[in-house]
Amino acid sequence: MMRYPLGLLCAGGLLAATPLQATIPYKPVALPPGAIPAVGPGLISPAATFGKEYSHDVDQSTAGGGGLADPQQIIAWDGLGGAADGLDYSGTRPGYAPDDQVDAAANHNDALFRQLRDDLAHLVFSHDDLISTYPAPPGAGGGGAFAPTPIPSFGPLVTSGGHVIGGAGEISFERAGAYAPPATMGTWAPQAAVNGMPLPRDVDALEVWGPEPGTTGDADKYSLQVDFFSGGPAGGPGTSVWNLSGTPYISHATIAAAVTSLLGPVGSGVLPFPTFIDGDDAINVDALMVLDTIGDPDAFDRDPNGGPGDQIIFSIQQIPDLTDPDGYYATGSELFVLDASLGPAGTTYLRHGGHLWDHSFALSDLVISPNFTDGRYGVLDINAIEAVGELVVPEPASVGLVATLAAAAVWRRRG
Ligand SMILES: [Ca+2]
Ligand SMILES: [Ca+2]
Ligand SMILES: [Ca+2]
Repeated sequence: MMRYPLGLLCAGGLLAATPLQATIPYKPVALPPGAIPAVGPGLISPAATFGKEYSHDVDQSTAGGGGLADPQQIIAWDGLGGAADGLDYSGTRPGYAPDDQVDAAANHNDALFRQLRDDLAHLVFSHDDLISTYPAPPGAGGGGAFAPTPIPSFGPLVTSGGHVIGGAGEISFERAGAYAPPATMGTWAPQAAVNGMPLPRDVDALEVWGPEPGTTGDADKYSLQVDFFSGGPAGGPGTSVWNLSGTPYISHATIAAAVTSLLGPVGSGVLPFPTFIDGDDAINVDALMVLDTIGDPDAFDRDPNGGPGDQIIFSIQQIPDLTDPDGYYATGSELFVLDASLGPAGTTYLRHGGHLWDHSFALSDLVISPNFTDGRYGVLDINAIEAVGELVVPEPASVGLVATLAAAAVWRRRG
């Protein structure tokens, strides 16, 4: 999030650079011909993962030395510290022109989506640099009022589950449950690997497995901050996921129905920043993966034959609630799976790393150590998600090879 005292910006490293800072040139990821990602117990490095893009909070450009505000600008990153401007959604929506902030991004056919859903691919994620915290754990003698608390941009950070992960400007991982003990986490991409100059304060959207160079850009689905206001004549009263083509993909009403189907009515929960919003309007998508295989890739379709439909995995922004026994309507670290064929009522929590990414897991495992919050109690808020495997392999050239590798590899169709 964006509001910080100056001293905290310095502590987070943003102003640590000299005035002569310059963006490190983007170096394309070298690949075997037709490379595709494959899963396995190992964890591929960021530098070997192709087609990487991120969004900063607030949105930034790499031009002019980097770090300048540029709403709706996506940044391609090479994993060695180099970066360059990629997609810019500004001006792409005929029905909703305002230059809001991008807070989630995905491709319509995210590679390794199925493998992540099936706990075979590793989850990579980032979390927000601003959460709502309480003076004490709610329910243990009264939590008092919530207040915004900044979270460090760089790790190592320690959470209640004993996990040691990266900061808000970094990308962390959780290994696939197929290959590792439950909830095995760590840091995947430190700040200097995401962008060496200036170091990112808050990575708030992530997309990988696009074309090289990453500046080509394939994050053709995205969300804006905040969904409820992200509408207009063509966008309706609120849009949670937009198409690069400029049309709405998933409405805010659909997302609100999906979230409340699992967490119940929002009740007294509120979105305290960037603008105070209550009720269902507070529900704001801030992390996204998409698997659109049915019909028009710009329409969230159910399968006309009764099978699984288009699907998304998403997270929402944290919603504190003073009246909730645990202090949060949503911690923001719940990960939801929505299938268009099942509709919002069929929404489930993602099962990954051998556990559900539900409210209980966030409360048990993702309370940030009070050492990082001046002694206050708070839960981290996931704000970017993606999937990686063990390595990349050449695209299979024959049907036989396709069959051999089908269980371990996936390729992304483009359309
Ligand atoms: Ca982040
Ligand atoms: Ca959003
Ligand atoms: Ca579709």
